[in-house]
Amino acid sequence: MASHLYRAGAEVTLLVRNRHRARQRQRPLQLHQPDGVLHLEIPCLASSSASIIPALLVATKAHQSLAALNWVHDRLTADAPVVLLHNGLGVREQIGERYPALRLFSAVTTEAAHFPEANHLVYAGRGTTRIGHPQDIVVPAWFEHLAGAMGDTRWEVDIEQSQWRKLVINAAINPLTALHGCPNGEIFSNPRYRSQARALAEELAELSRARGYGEWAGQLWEMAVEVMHSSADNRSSMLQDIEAGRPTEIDHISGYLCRFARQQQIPCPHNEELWQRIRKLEGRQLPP
Ligand code: KPL
Repeated sequence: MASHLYRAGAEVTLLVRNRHRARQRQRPLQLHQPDGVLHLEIPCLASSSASIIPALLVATKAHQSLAALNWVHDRLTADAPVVLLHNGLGVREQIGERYPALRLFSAVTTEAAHFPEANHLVYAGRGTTRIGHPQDIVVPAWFEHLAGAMGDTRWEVDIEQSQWRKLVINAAINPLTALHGCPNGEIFSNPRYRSQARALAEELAELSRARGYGEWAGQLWEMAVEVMHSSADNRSSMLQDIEAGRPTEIDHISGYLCRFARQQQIPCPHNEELWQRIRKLEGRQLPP
């Protein structure tokens, strides 16, 4: 996102956790694209060194977003839009409770990129970014500037539905890839993994109906299969987290869905089991 904005001439600064990280990012970023490598000198600062922040895009893992805001919220201008970009759900509520005055927006993206090594960013696939606000349907003025500068970016009137749709796709793929240590495509090509995913998708469709998305809930399995095929060689973000010994987003994906299912009194044993198994893999206690 920063590279899109930087190349469009916007004044953009990357804020990272600490000075050590900021020093690692002092060299120009090498952006690998199908038509060559670009060297981008995007300024990078430790969050503690940031001055006034007129707009903020929080592009962290779901479980890190609140901490990221804790570091910088005192430098945000009064009307600064804060856009949250992460997998899963529940983060907006968590941050809104802590900082009720913040102007929080949510985003989902199908843009794909990965860092094979420090400072080398591979732009693996162009996608669409959708930004919206759960209550405000009027497009804010700042969005017009951003949209033109950030690749294919659209205002989404029902951002919660877009987030939910991504949530259930992630719930059908990511935990199984993490558990079996396989790329996304194998969840379809391996018959045992496929039948697990299918059972999961049935529960996810039931939950989607309960959430009010009956219109497409019946196609959830086909939607998940399409993503398994289109990202067949990808190692999901959850698998990468497990392999690197990092915490995963499981509490905001399967965990969020299981909490919703309990409220609705809908049984979802397959999701519950995966939630617990991934937490075990992370070496954490089972959730209550
Ligand atoms: O969003 C993804 C992720 O890995 O988090 C998918 C769509 C499963 C692609 O790998």
